[in-house]
Amino acid sequence: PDFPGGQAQTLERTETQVHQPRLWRVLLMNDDYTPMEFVVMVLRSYFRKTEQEAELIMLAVHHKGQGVAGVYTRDIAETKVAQVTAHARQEGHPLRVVAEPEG
Ligand code: TYC
Repeated sequence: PDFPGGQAQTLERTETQVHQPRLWRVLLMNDDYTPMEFVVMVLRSYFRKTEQEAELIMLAVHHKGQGVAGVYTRDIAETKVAQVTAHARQEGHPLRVVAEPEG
């Protein structure tokens, strides 16, 4: 023992590999029924876009079929998908939101 009645102490050092977490894109999909104003509201409220950014993204989705609302770690991306989908359904809109891994 190192001291009376004590246990010998072992100090161990382990090297730990750290990695950047994989990022996930949250995509908005176009449809024929969800109002443009609802999509703009979603982009502002859930994805912290300005009115101008939200309008541009919404119109890009409207014309191209889909677009990136935001990029997050997996948990945050999945939470955004669940929250926005629930909100849209509650309002009776068919808006589809999905998360996909980046890279
Ligand atoms: N196409 C819809 C309309 O004309 C608007 C819209 C935009 C819907 C983006 C969904 O992700 C979407 N009302």
